[in-house]
Amino acid sequence: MSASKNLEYKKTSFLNKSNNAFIEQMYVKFINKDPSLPEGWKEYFLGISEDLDSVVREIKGPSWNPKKVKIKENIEFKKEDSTLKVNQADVIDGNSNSIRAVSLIRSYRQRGHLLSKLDPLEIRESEYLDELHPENYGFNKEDYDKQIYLDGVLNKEYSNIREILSILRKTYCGSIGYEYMHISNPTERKWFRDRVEKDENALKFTENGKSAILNKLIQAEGFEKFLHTKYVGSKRFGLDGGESLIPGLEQIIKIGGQSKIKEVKIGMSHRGRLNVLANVLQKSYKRIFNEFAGEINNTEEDSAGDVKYHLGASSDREFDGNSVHVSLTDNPSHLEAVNPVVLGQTRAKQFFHKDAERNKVIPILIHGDAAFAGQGIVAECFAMSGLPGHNTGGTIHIIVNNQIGFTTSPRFARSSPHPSDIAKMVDAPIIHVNGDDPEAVVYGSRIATEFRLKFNRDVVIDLVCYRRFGHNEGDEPSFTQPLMYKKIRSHQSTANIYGSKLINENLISEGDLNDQIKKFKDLLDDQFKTAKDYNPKIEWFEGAWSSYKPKKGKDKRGITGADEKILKNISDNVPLIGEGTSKFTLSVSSSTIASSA
Ligand SMILES: Cc1ncc(C[n+]2csc(CCOP(=O)(O)OP(=O)(O)O)c2C)c(N)n1
Ligand SMILES: [Mg+2]
Repeated sequence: MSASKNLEYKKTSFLNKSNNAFIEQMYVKFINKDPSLPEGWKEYFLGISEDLDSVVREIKGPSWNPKKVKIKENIEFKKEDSTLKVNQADVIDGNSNSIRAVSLIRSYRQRGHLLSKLDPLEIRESEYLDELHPENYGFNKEDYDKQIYLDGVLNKEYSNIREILSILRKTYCGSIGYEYMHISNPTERKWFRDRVEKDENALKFTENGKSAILNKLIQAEGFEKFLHTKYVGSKRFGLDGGESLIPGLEQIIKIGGQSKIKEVKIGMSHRGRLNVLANVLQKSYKRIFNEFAGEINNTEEDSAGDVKYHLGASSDREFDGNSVHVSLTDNPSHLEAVNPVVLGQTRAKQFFHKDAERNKVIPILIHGDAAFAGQGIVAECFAMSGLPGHNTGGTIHIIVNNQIGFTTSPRFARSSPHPSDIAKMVDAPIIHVNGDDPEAVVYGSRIATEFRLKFNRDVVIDLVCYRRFGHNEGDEPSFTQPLMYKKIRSHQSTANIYGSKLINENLISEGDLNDQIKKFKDLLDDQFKTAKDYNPKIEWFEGAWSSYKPKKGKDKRGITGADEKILKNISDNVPLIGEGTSKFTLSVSSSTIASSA
């Protein structure tokens, strides 16, 4: 390369780098005399005026390059302004401020969730993170009001550090913490970024929306409180402390309904199951009370005979004229084991709905924080989620993150900051949200549903909450977590916190709030009174299954029982230890049992 070529390359080599598009935009503004072009850039182009032709050549690329931007060949600035003195230091300063500000913004997108206010109990401490402080990028307090060119980053042409910080903290460090920068698909990542950063997408609720949220919280809390007083010490694995799950689920079904989904298939464990059955699937309160009283008639041929917090149900829900069939799969005690069952059911339902797009039936899996982080089956289901033979078009996962697993605190149960990290193995976006901010929970649920429906991939809502009572209601949690439970005892319920918020906003009065709470309690009292006489019938062959119901007397039942004498013999002999040996002795062989069955 000749010396003159070297010089030309030195002055224009930056055009070949990844910032080419940005410089191109600057240059187009320069030749079009756009007043929004920062002084520094104008001076820069003037400063290399004798090389403007080579700049144009670089931008235009080779003759076969399909250029979209039109560049004027006739550069009148050359002579006109070439005498202007360029302050190179200012130019560099302006450019590096832009680059450093963009680096700061990027750090918030990546790590802002670590500073977000997710814990309703405010026990969890956030560490000081250098990379989220402007000083780390060379901005001192006196630089905070200096204008910085952002070229549309953060939806701003220009801004300053004070404003940038305020936007970033509001977006990324409030009641919601987002993790999406690990997504490798640029279209999905950009969609997510715009969804959370654009003003027009900000969290805003109408009066109706707010009162619907309050109503659901009153139902969720009122139901648990009622069971707590009527069935003292009885196991129910209450949702107390995580009531926001209910308005969150409602939002998913509502947004799904608007997008014309037909079915939602839910799988979940013990925590909050009765509440979901009652307040989302609309299983009658009367029936739940009846089951609580242990009055399922197990002698009936049709009865299920399982514990009440394992039972499933289904119903048709109507939102804004859209009907959505919602069903909850029965589950075993083995945590997370229901997940592949729900995914298989979803896939089968999609087949019967001819749902090639996988947007008519969507699965929701609700997990405990300890189980989600600890059970290998979670990773297995994620690993299968993208396979052609198993894909369900993405699951919406909700972690009811009450920050405890039985008696184990998170720091003794997992090795990562959030219980959701395993979901990063499939690039799933993760929305962490403070359960005491129900509007944020509903907003996060809306974003999650939109993402699932748009990109057909898994998404996670990490609902950070607490557990007001023990693992089950017979346990005393302050033996193992004394500090946490001291806080919980004096902590207002979510419905109370939200009710007070709406009173402060003058949307309701204190009287209205108390009326609503009382009305719901009266309804439960009424249902409770008649629950004893309720005769439940398990509906095995309803709806789509009705054609499979065998006619009376036509059911094909074989003899499956074993001889009573043999069973008694086994039972008598099982605890005995044979003479002079440590082995059990049984006077029946397994073949005897098989032949009798
Ligand atoms: C596979 C499996 N392991 C262990 C248990 C016993 N167990 C029942 S609940 C529970 C704690 C679960 O904690 P978490 O997932 O955080 O749910 P939470 O009860 O806090 O809602 C454990 C260990 C189980 N039921 N299944
Ligand atoms: Mg838990």
